[in-house]
Amino acid sequence: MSLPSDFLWGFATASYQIEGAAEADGRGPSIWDTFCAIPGKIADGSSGAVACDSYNRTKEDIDLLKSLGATAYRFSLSWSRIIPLGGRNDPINQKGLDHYAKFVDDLLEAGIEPFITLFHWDLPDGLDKRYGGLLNREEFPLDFENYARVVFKAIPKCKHWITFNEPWCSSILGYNTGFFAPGHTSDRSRSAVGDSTREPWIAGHNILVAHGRAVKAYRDDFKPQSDGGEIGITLNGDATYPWDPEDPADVEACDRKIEFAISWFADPIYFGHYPESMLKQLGDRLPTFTPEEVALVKGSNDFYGMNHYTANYIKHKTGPPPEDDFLGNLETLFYNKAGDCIGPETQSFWLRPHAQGFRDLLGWLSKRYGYPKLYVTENGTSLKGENDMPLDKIVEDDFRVKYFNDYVNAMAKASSEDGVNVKGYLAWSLMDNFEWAEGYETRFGVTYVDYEHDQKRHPKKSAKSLKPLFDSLIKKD
Ligand code: PNW
Repeated sequence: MSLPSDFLWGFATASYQIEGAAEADGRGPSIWDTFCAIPGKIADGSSGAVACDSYNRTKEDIDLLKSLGATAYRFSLSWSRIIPLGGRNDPINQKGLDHYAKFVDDLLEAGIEPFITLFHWDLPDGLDKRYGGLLNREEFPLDFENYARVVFKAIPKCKHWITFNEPWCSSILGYNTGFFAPGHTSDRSRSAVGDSTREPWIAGHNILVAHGRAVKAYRDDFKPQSDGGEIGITLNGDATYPWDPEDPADVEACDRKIEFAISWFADPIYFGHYPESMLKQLGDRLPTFTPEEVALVKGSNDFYGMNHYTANYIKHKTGPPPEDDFLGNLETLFYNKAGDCIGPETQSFWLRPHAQGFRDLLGWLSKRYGYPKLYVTENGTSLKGENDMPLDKIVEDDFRVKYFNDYVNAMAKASSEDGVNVKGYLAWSLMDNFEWAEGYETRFGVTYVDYEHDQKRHPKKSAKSLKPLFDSLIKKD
């Protein structure tokens, strides 16, 4: 069991979750600043205004990465730091751009490969207000392409680009359940605006086209001079197992669940059309690709970015699904018919460790999409009750050490035994940070951040567990 000799590993973060400094150097507001200000949207009433203060601690963060032995670091750019109002005719904020260019220089100087995510959910609020943000099929892809071109030009040394992080979350959590910014939903007790039956599918479609435009821009005008630069999208999805393995309808629902989560985006990118199962259930609520859009989207991944955390048992539902269903007419469960539990509880209601699922899903994706080059761009866990423990207990995070050990070993098996072409792994997350609607109560970091004492960082046991693990698995040549 092993990983290839050129395998990169390290940690991942996202701008709104760690940077803070919300008003520094001319940054404009994002939809998350606006969303957090609405009472009741964030569990602890917090926001990313200060977070881990990473905007002001780039040296400290790079020193931390170096001390843990990381060879790669995935972070995202705050679009509204670079173009405060967001649009293609709006002014560029040079200070914001310079900040990221310098950060990349400093990472490379430290021997760490940067992986830049262009969009990790923090859309400039100006674009949401101006034309409805992700819902605007004409304007949004053009503004995204312009933003992408601005950063490709300013940061030529970065060789690994991710256009969008988890478009499923932006679309479903942002426009169906309303749990995430901008909080649209049909539930009028929670939002004055939104149509859960249509908007998520429109947002997802426009993200795909915007991704395609940015990739075309990169390939036409930047990749040729980049000495091996590459670009792709990051998709999230869970592993699935039938609630009743004897029931063909449950077995079929397992694939359908992955299709509604992952293939929604990956099928258009690899095949040029939406999955049959989604067309069947959603009909004309799923937008139709124009030939021009197909040309942009089909074939637009240099690599597949995979975010993965958990697994579920799947039970099919009978009868027609409600119009706002986004799962594919099925239930996701933690117990199967025989009473087996998928995995132990964590602090996140949706997350239960089940490492075999990682290997199985790596295999499923590889088979469906022709064994693409793949980076695991996020994988990690929260820990039940961690926030309420004393610091000396928190840093002994054996549960997280075991999670990484089990998952990384499952990935190494997929690599050496199942033909999966995985070339990198970024653990979520380098440090505890703003966990979106859950605020700061849920911690995913391998480093504890003491929000009460000047955001001081304390590496946990898991932080130091990855280097020996990867050293033992990566082939030496
Ligand atoms: C990912 N779900 O989000 C994000 O990319 C990170 O920013 C986030 O901090 C991390 O996972 C941990 O949550 C997800 O409800 C959020 O299934 C929610 C879900 C999945 C992923």
